[in-house]
Formats: sequence, C-alpha cells, structure tokens
Amino acid sequence: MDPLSRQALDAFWMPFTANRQFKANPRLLARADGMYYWSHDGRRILDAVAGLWCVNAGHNRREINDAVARQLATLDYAPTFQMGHPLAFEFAERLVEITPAGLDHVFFANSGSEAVDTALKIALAYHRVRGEASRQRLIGREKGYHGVGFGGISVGGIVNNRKFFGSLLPGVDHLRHTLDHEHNAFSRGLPEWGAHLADDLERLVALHDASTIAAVIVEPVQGSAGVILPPKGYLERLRDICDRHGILLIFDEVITGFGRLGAPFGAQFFDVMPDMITSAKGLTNGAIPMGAVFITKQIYDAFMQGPENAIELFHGYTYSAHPVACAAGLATLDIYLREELLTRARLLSDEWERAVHSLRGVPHVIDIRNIGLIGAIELEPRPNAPGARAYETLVKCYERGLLVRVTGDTIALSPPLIIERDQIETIVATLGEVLRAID
Ligand code: PXG
Repeated sequence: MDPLSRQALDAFWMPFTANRQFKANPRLLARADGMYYWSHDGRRILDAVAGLWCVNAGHNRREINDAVARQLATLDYAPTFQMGHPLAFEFAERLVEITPAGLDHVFFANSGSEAVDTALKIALAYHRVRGEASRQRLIGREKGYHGVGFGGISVGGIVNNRKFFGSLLPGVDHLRHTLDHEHNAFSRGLPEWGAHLADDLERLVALHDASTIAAVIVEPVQGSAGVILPPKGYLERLRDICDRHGILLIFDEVITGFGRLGAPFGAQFFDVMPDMITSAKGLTNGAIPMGAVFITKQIYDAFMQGPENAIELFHGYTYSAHPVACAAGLATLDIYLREELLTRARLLSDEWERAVHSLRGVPHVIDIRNIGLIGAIELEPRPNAPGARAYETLVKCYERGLLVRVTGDTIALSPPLIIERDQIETIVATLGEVLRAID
C-alpha cells in the first residue's frame, strides 16, 4: 500500500537521501513506542539507531509528551534576547549539574550544526577579547562530522559534505583520522595502536605556529563517518598538546553526549576535559529540536568584562532556549536520572561487545568496532559500487523488522539506552541472517 501521491513524494526534497531511489520505494515510519517503530503498512520495526542517534530514552515517553503539551499551553514562545523565561535558567542549571566539573555555562541553539557554529565562534571571539586576535585558525579532523553549517563542514572531514560547497572557511586545517584496519581491525573497545596519531597536531603547530590557532574540534568517537574510535591515550595526548600551545579543545558530543558511552558525556567517560562541549540529539530525546554548547568558567568570564551595558557576545538564535524545547529537555533529564540511563550503557557494554563481535566471520564483514552502546560493522565494498552492499543490508533489515543506519559500507548501530538483552540478540541475529543472504 502506498499512502502517498507522487506529488506529495516529489514535494519534499529529502535530506541526505537518494530522493529518486527512495521515492520509487518509500519506507515510511508512522508511529513509535519504546524500542520500536511501526511502518505505514503496520509492521513493527526494532529501532537499532535511536531514530538518528537521538532517542536515548526510547520513543513516546509520556513525561516528555505531557511536559511539551503543558508548556505550549503555558508559554508557547518567549524571546531570550534581552528577555528571559524561567525554564531557560532552570534547564541550564540542571544541565551543568551533569556536565564535567568546570563546564558551568550553557549557550542554547537548535541543532548540532548550530551548536558547532556557536562553539567555533565563541573560540574565535574568546581569543580576541583576551587580546590574542591572531588566533584565527580552526583545526578539525579527517572524517570528522560537525553538522552542515559552513563552519561545521569546514572543520569537518567528509569529502562529499565539503566538495560541492565552494571554498568554505579560510584558515582551516585537519588532523589525520585514526581509522587503521591494518593495526586495529576487530579491536574490542578502544584500539591499542595509534595514540601517536595525536602528534599530528604538533605538525600543524609547527606549520602554522600556535599563535595562529584558536581551537581544535573533534568528536571523541567519530559517528557519521562509521564509528571511528580514539586509540588508547589519543585524546589525553591531544589535550596535552592543546594545553602546551594555548589552543582550545572542543569535543563535539552531539552523538556521545547523554549516556551513549556509559557516562553523561564522553569527556567523563574518557576522563579528558575539553574547553567546550557541543551537544544536541539526546538533549531532548529527539522530541523537540535543540542544541547546546557547554563552556568553561574561564571562557565565560573572559567575556564578562567591560561596561555592564555592553552585549558580550553578538550571537544567538530566535529559538535559543525555546520554552517548549526546555520543557522537553527537563522532562528528558528527569527520565535519564530516574532510570539511570546515562550510565546504563556501561552495564550493557560487555554484552553488546560480545554480541556485535559475534558477527566476525560472517560473509562480507571486514571490521567490527564498538564502544558503549555504539557498534559498527564494516563490509567489504562491492567492486565499483561503494555503499551498495550496506544499502542493501539496510533495506533487507528493514523488511525483516530492524532499523539500522548505513554510512558508506559501514552499518552503524546505536540503540536507545533502554534496550534489553533479548533485543540486542535480535539485532545481531537479523543482521547475521541478512549478511548471509546477500551477495
Ligand atoms: N556533530 C556531530 C558529531 C553529529 O553527529 C552534528 C554535529 C549535527 O547535528 P544536527 O542536529 O545539525 O544534524 C551531528 C549530527 C549519521 C548521522 O547517520 C549523524 C548525524 C546526523 C544525521 C545522520 O551518522 N549527526
């Protein structure tokens, strides 16, 4: 049954989608609850990706739904430019209770992309207000994903997200990535090999001079490029090099934030403290769009100088700290804390690791990576058809009632943190069946 007309399908230009391929055979999700979606033709689909890495507490959480409805009826919208509303301050205060100590301030945005652009702008402005305006360079990493704003794609390192869009921001450079099949294939958890790859930052410092570099931005675990883990000691080394050269370190935790690894943030999981953290997705359980940047006292205080009537940062969004998003976020946080979801991945990660690595030896599998409640199964690409095998896996899994995510030839898994053991088994069993059935 096709519930949509050709005109309706044509009208929506879908993001990051092969529109013509999709519209020839649409997959529509009509309803969701807990660990499951239901397709438009009434089939139950196990959600192995938390929507798009965001529905960490599972779907259709009554408490969040009710908070949103109540907030709409109480205060549907209020500006936060030179005005305020109580939930903005309450949510900020509650959030900084779970961030790493020292990251005590929050700037609100509406997405991960906006959070990233906000953090990059704060980094540049921070050096300027301190009298180091020569620090203008931003350093990202190959294969990094930092959303789709011009700042984010400039520091990002995924070629298709960059090559169509002109010359991007000037003054950006990139660290090399840390994926290395030769040394690290089938590592369980963090790879042993590769901490020295962080020394690539020293190379960039030698090339550009530290006095020109404002900040380094990395995902503690790269998500979109196919789940690429930091080798043991890598992030510590990056922190150390940044400290030695006065460079800010930004962790983009849009995926790793809110419990994905087994701690509230990756910074706590790895015990490496960045100067800023960007987040979105799990911030509101995906129910209402929102992004946030967490910022150290040192950075915040650097701006709180000069005449009191002067605006300290010329930046913000109409919907920064939108009251409905704050209400959703507060209800989400209540659920996370009451159900101990921000640390639940730690309890399940051994089981998860065993399960995803049981696919080793299954046809087409050339690498398996895991951390917290994230998994990646990398497939050998078909000759002259990169991505085709993984895409067919997605379609076949969906037909068998399982939603996975593909990026290139890697299948990415990141289920809601409420997942139960038997559902972990179902994910792996279905994937195994599909991979054995396809060419
Ligand atoms: N930073 C990181 C690390 C992300 O993963 C963003 C920024 C941008 O967030 P917004 O809210 O602007 O989309 C992201 C988003 C995938 C996938 O398939 C990942 C994301 C988005 C869509 C798909 O891996 N991450």
